[in-house]
Amino acid sequence: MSSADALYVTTPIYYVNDVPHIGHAYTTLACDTMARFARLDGRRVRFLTGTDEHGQKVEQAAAAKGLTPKLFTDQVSERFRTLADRMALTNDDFIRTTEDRHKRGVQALWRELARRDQIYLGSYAGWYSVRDEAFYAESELIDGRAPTGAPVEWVEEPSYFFRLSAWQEPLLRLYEERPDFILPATRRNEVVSFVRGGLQDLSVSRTSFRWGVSVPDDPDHIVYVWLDALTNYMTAVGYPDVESELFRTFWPADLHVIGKDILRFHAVYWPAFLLAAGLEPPRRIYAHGWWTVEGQKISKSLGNVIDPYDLMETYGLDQTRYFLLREVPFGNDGDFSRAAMINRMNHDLANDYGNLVQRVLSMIQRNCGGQVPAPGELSAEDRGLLEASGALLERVRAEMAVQALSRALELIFEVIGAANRYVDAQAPWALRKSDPGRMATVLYALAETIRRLALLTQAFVPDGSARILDQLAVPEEARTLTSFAGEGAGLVPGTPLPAPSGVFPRFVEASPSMPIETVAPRK
Ligand code: ME8
Repeated sequence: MSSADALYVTTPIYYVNDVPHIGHAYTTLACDTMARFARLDGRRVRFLTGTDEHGQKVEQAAAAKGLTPKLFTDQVSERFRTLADRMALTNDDFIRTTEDRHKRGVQALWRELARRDQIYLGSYAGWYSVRDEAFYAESELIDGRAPTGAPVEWVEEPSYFFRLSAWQEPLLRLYEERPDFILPATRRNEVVSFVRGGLQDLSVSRTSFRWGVSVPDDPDHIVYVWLDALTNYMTAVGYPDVESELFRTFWPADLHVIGKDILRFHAVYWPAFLLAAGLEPPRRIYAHGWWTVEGQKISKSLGNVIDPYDLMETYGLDQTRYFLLREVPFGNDGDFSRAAMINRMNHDLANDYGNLVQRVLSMIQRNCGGQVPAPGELSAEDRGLLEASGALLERVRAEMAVQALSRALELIFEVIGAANRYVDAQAPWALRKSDPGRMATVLYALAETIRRLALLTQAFVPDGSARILDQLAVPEEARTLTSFAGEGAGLVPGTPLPAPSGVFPRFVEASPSMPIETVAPRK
């Protein structure tokens, strides 16, 4: 049983048949934010990402490039790893399914399932989609294709089967007893009705290609790539060594974050494999929504694949993080457009948050001798603002506990809005001559509010938040959420502050494209 204060959060491991795009970056950024928040909140965190390197799809992609699967996977996996570095992700580990530690774990799980009579040899005759790496029943096909639109091929070969049909009732019980096992609730309902419809035994080995983990004692068979891939979540914390410190601290995983495309594998097959092997299933599967770009499906053939490097280059890392996490409620589908991106970063980050910080810190610099001002007696308005910012931690924590990332940001930005309105209403610049004591109180309430806001935004926009905390001279050790409130928390009047500098710049188009109607027709 994993420890109570631990958080083990995972991304899907990405196929290396393709280069990383905004969809992959999204899942990983969301997990990074959850991991950062939990670390700041004093929890022991393990955040895992990695690459899924076996299977027919990858084998075919390597062949198309004229490379061996090994060389090909080494190259593409490296791109995912470099992206993780470039995005300053805080993953504690990066697993590749071609590593020995993983292959050993997959074979151990297989042996355990076989020992418990959960696997038997038969033969498979049916439809298979290489793109989805999934088997489909005839009744699921739509116009001769998989329900996902992927092409299917007829496969007939000897195969081992997992007794999935025996796990229908235990799975339904699991969903019943743990209503938050699958989030959001709409996804849970989909899974429940799928499982209620009955489960067929699942083909878990293939003989028609070689790129994968061999079945123990029967090397003609390669372990089905999903059984192989899902096991990464355990092999990365030491499985089969279930007595290891890492495994005992972090298994069962608290949270597998995935896109809705791979829900069935995670919410049906994975817990069934684990229950069948006598292991604990994860605590939660969170399936987020699907991104399109300017209203269209992301696809190489449409040429609209957004490269996360370009986004970060053009708009900045914090800005990319903020847009993706704020634009759509986590769980819903979203659309990426340049206009929406620029609007979010300019409106929320530059105008609301950045401007608040800039106004307040420059007034303090100019009018309070560059030191944290000393507050006098608090008015009802001052208390109102401080109470609103003080209440944020609990409220944000509650949203984070259910992965409501955009809702958490919304709450934070409500207080940013309230603080901007408070500045306008209190007009501290007008108090400079008439009532400097009152001005100091107002600026103190604002600076303290900004400190709390920046502590909370660290998980979402880490660079900008760190710069705000630098400008408030908050020491490194006081940047956790345990320093949010209580004894000794809060800005200390008289602390010297460095000269302020802008935090979230506005995005200005380098060469604004001319609106079509203003382009003069050619003569
Ligand atoms: O499925 N919108 O890997 P994969 C949102 N290897 N998220 C998207 C997205 C989009 N348009 N496109 C991709 C696999 N994603 C398996 C997983 S896990 C044991 C094995 C994200 O490379 C989203 O998280 O096809 C989705 O589930 C994942 O990338 C699929 O990545």
